[in-house]
Amino acid sequence: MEKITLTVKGMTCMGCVRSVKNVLEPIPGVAGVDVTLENGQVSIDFDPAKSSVEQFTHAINDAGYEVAG
Ligand SMILES: [Cu+2]
Repeated sequence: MEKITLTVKGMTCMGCVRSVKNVLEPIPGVAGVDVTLENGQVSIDFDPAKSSVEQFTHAINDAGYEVAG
């Protein structure tokens, strides 16, 4: 299991937090998603054999938010 923390721009409320979680949690290999709204940090526990950071970035972008790093 690996953990990565992405900085996501555009999240302004708990609804945004839920949206981001909702697109990440169904991705195969994702074991946990933790979002801190204040600083836009999205921490993802995942199995690197099943999913990749590119997938997470795409999913977040598709949901309407911007991954800054
Ligand atoms: Cu919102």
